[in-house]
Amino acid sequence: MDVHQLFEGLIRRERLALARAITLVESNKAEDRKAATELMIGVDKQLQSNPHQNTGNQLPARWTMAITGPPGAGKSTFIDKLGRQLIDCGHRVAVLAIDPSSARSGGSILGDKTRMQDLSTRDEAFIRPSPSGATHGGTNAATKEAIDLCLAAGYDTVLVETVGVGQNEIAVSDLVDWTLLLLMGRSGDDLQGIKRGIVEAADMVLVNKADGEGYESALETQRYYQTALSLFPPHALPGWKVPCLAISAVQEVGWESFWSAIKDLQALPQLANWVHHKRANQRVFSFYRMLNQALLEYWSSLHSKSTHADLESALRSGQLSPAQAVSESLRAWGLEDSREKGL
Ligand SMILES: Nc1nc2c(ncn2[C@@H]2O[C@H](COP(=O)(O)OP(=O)(O)OP(=O)(O)O)[C@@H](O)[C@H]2O)c(=O)[nH]1
Ligand SMILES: [Mg+2]
Repeated sequence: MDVHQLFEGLIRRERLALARAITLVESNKAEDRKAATELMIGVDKQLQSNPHQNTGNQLPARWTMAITGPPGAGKSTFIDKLGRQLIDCGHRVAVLAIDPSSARSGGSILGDKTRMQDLSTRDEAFIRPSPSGATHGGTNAATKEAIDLCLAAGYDTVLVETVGVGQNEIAVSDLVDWTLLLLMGRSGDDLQGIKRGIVEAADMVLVNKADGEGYESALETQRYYQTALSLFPPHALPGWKVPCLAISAVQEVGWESFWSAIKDLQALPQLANWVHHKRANQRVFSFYRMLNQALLEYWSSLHSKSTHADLESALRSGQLSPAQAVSESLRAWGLEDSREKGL
């Protein structure tokens, strides 16, 4: 793998280079991991030295947004329409669709591509379906890297589609500038089991399918979430009140309110500052996440598979406590377990 060549292709905005680079960062093979690290160091340097960040009351020139929501809410349909409108305004749009079902069925990747029919034919768009892999939901371990690769390849807007309701996922809102929660009208008494944490992580809530027979129930759901949101603590961006709007992705209803909310956002004097701090904190978060992963990989590389199996079975049977297992691992590395000092 010639990393230098791949990097050059990426910043020349070659689609194939971007696709190959994402495959590389998603790979678990040891030799790919090395190349991926080298590539990402170059990409980060490039993004840092060329931040293209507007100041003042505009969205930053690079904008990353997660579209989360329950299965079937219309995320892909919404992204198709939003992406097209952004392209018509001169943006280049990348879509990362993290697909929880593809790992299981291998099926719905095709579904996503067909639901983004408009966008997939545009030169200014790049659509990448990725399996969510072992993380059961929101994101995969390489999502942040994939976002940065898209930015380096000249896509100024990156949209990440995810169900965002997995249990062990890396919260997608920790990886992007902005999180949009897309819901649909209530069906019966069930409010889609949306957990409070998911709503709290949203910077904007849209209730989709406000059309035809679903119109009334979409408005009812909108009212419900408007009330719920009004009880939440204030948003971290001064002056921002999380809006909850009813929309129809298919019939293009409610889009004026959506764009007017974006305009309100752009007008907030603290926006650039807030985004700057959020990104700075995300870099620290990324470091800890990668360190965690690297340490785990190092630990795994020290022992054979059968040693892992023995250890796991000792944990399962209660013979070994998790804390004991960690202490022993640290001792095996020649590290004192700092937690023992306090005993
Ligand atoms: N009536 C109506 N149907 C919609 C709307 N948006 C999407 N749909 C339909 O809802 C179904 C699911 O849409 P998708 O865009 O695939 O939803 P999704 O949230 O991406 O679904 P997953 O990726 O499978 O979680 C499709 O049959 C769409 O045609 C809308 O605004 N109104
Ligand atoms: Mg979808």
